[in-house]
Amino acid sequence: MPELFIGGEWTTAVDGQVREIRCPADGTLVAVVDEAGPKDAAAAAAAARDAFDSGPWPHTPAAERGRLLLRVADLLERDKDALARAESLDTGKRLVESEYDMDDIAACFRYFGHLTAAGGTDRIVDTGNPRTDSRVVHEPVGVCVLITPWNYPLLQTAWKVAPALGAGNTFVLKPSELTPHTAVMLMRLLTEAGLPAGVANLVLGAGPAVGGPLTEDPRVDLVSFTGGLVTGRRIMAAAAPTVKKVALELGGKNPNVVFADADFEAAVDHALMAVFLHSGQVCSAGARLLVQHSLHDRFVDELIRRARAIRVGGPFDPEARTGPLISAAHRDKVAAYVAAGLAEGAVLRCGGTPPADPSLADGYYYLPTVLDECTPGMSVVRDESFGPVLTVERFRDEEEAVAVANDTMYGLAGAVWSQDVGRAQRVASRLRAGTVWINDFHPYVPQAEWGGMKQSGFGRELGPAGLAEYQETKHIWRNLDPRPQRWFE
Ligand code: TXE
Repeated sequence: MPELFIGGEWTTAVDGQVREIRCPADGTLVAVVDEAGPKDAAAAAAAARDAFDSGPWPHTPAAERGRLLLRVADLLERDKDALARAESLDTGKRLVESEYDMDDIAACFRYFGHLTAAGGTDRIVDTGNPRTDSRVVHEPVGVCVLITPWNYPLLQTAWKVAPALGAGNTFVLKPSELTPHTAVMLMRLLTEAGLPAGVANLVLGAGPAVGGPLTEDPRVDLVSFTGGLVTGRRIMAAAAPTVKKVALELGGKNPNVVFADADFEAAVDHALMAVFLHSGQVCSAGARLLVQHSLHDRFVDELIRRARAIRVGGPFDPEARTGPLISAAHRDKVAAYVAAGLAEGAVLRCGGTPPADPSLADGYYYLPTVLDECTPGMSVVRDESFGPVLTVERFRDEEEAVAVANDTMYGLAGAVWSQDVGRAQRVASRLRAGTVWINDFHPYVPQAEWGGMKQSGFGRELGPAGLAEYQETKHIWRNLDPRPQRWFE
C-alpha cells in the first residue's frame, strides 16, 4: 500500500523512489516505504493550499473541530498496541516506553480537543465609541508544514498536528525519514475520524529533498520544526524570503543542579533517569550534572554504581531498561564526543563503549557513560551529543551553580535539587530555560507550555500558547453609523 498521502489519496512517489527502514535494535528490515522528492512535496503543498482556500475545514465551527480531535484520541487509544509496536520497530525504543508515549499522544489530542471546543479566546473591544463594534478574533494561520524528528516520532507529531487542526489549519507533515510508520497510521486515523480530504497531507523523505522545498514553498504560511540546531538554522533561513511564521524546538544541553542538601536517594535516581532515558535521545535530557563540591564524591560513586547496572537491549526484551541509538552514524557521533571529552581532560567513570554482549552486536547500542571532572569549555559539555553521556561538573555555591548552569547556548530545560525551598525557587527563577523542574526531572503535561529560550528555539508547544502558535489574530472594526469624514475638504 502506498505511503504518501496527498489531497486525500494514498500515492507512491512520482519518481518511484523507495527507502528501507531498519530497526536500530538489530538492523532487521522493518519495511520498504515510498520516498518522496521535491515534486511530491510540491503536490502536497498545493493540496493543502487548496483545502485551506476552498475547503470546509477552516470554517468548520471550533466545537466540531474539537470533537474531531476527541475522536482521534479515542482511535489512538483503540490502536495503542499496534502504534506502540510500530514506533518501537522504527526507533528501537522499549515497547513499554512507546506505550507510555501513546498514552501521552492520546492525552495531547484530548487536551487540544477540549481547548478548541471551549473557544473563548475572541474578545469584544471597548473602543469608547458607541457607534462602533470592535472585535479581536483568532483565525487559522493557513498551510502549515510540520517537520518532526526520530526520537519521539508520533509524540512530536501530535504536539503539532493536534493544535494545527484545532485552530483550523491544513498541513503537510514530513516525519523523520528514519521513523515514518506511525505518521502513516495517524493519517488513516484522521481520515477515519472524518477529516476532510486535503487537510492532512503526508510526505515521507529526506530533509533536504522534501523538507527543504516545503520550507521555501510560497504556498506555505508556517513551518513548525523539531530537530537539530543546524537544521533549525537552515529552516529559519529558508523560510525568510517568503517571511513565513516559524517555530523551532532545537534541543538542549540541560543542567541538572544538585545541592548538598538534596534528598540523596531521589536525586541520584532522577539523575540517572534524566540522562539515560531513551539512551539520552531526549531534547530535555539532563546531560550536564552539576553537583555541589561537598556532595560530589558520594553522589557520583552511587550514580556510577547504578549506571553500570543499567541493562541495554532491544524493544521487546523485558529485562532491558534502555535501548539502542537511532543509527550507526549517530552512535559514531556520540563516541566522538566522548573521545573529545577524554582528550580534553574528562575522566571516564563508566561506559564509553558499545556493550560487549555479542547478541547486541547488530544494534547501535552504547553503554551508559559518565564523564567526571568536566569543565564548561569542553565540547562534550557544550554540544548536544544526544546520547547516553553524562558530564559531571562541580560548583561551590548558589551563585556559581547558576552561572555554570546558564553557561550554554541552549535553554530548553533544567532542574534544581535542594530541600531549601527558598534556594530551589531562587535558582529555578534564574535558570534561562523554558521548563525548570524542582526536585524532579522530565515530567510534563499537555496543559503546560513547552519550548526553548536562546538557541533552543522559539515558539511554544502544548498549553494555550501551543494553540495560539497556529492562530492569526485579527481585529475587525465595524462602523455602525458611517458618515463622511470630510478630511480632505
Ligand atoms: O536531525 P535533523 P538529525 C539533534 C540531536 C541530533 C542532531 C542531528 O543533537 O544529534 O539534532 O539529528 C528534517 N530542511 N536532535 O540529523 O536533521 C529531517 O528529515 C527541512 C534534537 O537526525 O534536525 C527530520 O525530519 N527539513 C531533536 C528533521 O528535520 C530538514 C530531535 C529532524 O532532523 C532538513 C532530533 C532541511 N534542510 C535531533 N534537513 C530535538 N529537538 O528533540 C533535515 N530535515
